[in-house]
Amino acid sequence: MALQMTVPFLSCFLPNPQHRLTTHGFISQKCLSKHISCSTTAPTYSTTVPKRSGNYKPSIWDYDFVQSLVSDSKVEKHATRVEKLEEDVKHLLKETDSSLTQMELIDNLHRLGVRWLFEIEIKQVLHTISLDNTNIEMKEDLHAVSTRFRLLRQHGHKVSADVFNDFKDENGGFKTSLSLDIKGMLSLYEASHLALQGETILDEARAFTSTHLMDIRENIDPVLHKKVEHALDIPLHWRLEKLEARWYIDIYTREEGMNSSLLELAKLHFNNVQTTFQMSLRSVSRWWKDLGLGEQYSSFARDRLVESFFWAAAVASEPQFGRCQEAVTKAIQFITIIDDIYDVYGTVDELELFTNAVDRWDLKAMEQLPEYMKTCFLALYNSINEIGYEILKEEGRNVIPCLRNVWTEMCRAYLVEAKWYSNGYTPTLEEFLQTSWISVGSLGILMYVYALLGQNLAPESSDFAEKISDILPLAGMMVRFPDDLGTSTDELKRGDVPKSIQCYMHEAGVTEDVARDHIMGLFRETWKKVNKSLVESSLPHAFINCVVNLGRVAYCTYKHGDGFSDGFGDPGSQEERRYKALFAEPLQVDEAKGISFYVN
Ligand code: 0FV
Ligand code: MN
Ligand code: MN
Ligand code: MN
Ligand code: MN
Repeated sequence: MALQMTVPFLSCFLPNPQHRLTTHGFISQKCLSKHISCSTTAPTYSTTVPKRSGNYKPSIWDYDFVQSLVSDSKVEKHATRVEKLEEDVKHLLKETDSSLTQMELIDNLHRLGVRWLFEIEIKQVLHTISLDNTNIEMKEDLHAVSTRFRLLRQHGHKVSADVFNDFKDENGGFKTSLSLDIKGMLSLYEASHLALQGETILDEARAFTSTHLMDIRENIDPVLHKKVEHALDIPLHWRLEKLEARWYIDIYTREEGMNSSLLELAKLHFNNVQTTFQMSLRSVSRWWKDLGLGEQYSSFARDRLVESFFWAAAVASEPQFGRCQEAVTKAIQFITIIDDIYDVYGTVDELELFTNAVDRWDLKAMEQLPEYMKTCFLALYNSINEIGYEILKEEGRNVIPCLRNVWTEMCRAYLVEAKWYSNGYTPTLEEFLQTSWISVGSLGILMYVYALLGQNLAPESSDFAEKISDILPLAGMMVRFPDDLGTSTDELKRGDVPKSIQCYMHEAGVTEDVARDHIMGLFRETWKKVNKSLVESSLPHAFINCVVNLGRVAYCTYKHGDGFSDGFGDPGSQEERRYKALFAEPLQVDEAKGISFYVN
């Protein structure tokens, strides 16, 4: 199915806010003016409709625990040591004369979570490698060819999947002898996840390597065995860098030829990042507690501040994006409670009023809202104005129109779905996706990222709206599909609109298993389109990386072992362990610890 999404709100980037586009499925401007002109009449919402609850558990995080997160691994204390280690690693990267060893080192820098410290050097080395077509090893060794392909694509170089043709036999399939080369198979498996649409050789490579790796993994050396299992669970390209770093640091300790400077640097960097996470977490959790909305809405909405921070830090993942991470955390916590209001608690009449108030963006409109909505509206209003003020003061940019417009679009999408639910309507999959790529919230996240990092990430230019319009729906689907795979069963039990899986079951008359496979297939296709923008788009790489990270955090949140479940709304022990590892437990740098595989 070719999904063509429309992007209705991008006029917020245009100079004249009246040039607002409206799209089928959204409330028209005329309809909203009608609401506005009626503003003196009493609100029409009904107070007699019984309220539903999301039946969500309270937060698993204690406020005092979050406030107590202060690491004693002071960043300044290790600054000189970190500098020295960085120099060591830079030398290593320069002095290594084989391209393969250089690539393996770069791969380790990625997996250990320290690539940010060597961006310029990595770029230079990969550029040189991209120009070299003469290296025999790079043509004949499956591990080398695959690693080169993966790293170059990830960094935006154009490289053809034809490099894998040499590994096929005369019948057109991959040579069966390759299955003995476990390292090569594993690298090909990882490379296959950088596929673009239409690259069937990479689909074949994924099928071929998955099957064979599944068969052989029992009989290999324990560290390689662990790596294969880890990769088959979630491929590297779909993994969050920070979780991977925490896991890989344990693996790297046991790696043959491990470099102790690099290991020490990885641990110190991990601890430094943890310290900045802790500062941000303390600050946003104070903000959330002071608002009091978690408590006020505890009977029906998700109080998920730490989880929201995890998402924010995952999406805007570069270490210097701290302020952006905090603003995005607020956005996600707002998205979560407002989504719960629209999905379960509010009546359609109330939701119309809320949508109208957000569209008007003034305090008069707030007066018409039911009491429980007023605090939420004012908190949102204040939060956006506060962020807007900070950016205006510091950079002279007014990001408020952009942020309020994205909220209007999200509320309109939520309202469309609330009406579907109240009418018992099941849309077609395409119709559902037209609305639900917005209602899932990625759009909000990305617009906050754009607002916060605009100047150095995506300089305001007249064609930015055009450039960005293709990737936003992809970003929506990067979250929508895993979210539906993980949580739609519970959502429907709770009383919610049919999601992609159920829409497809209804439309195609298929079983849930078939529909799930179909949605998983669409998720893979979405990845291919996002991969294409890694190598083709004129958008800043850091912005595309946020989209990639959205897909990663969504998949890692909802995928559990062989199935899916709700790691955001209903976090369990796996999530708790993850968050503690990232936010609360510094790594021991001096002690040589025994092998302790961190399972995420
Ligand atoms: C969506 O909730 C949600 F809260 C997510 C995806 C975690 C936070 C991330 C973002 C805001 C992107 P839910 O599954 O209830 O959303 P829908 O749209 O299905 O109601
Ligand atoms: Mn929801
Ligand atoms: Mn919803
Ligand atoms: Mn959902
Ligand atoms: Mn969900």
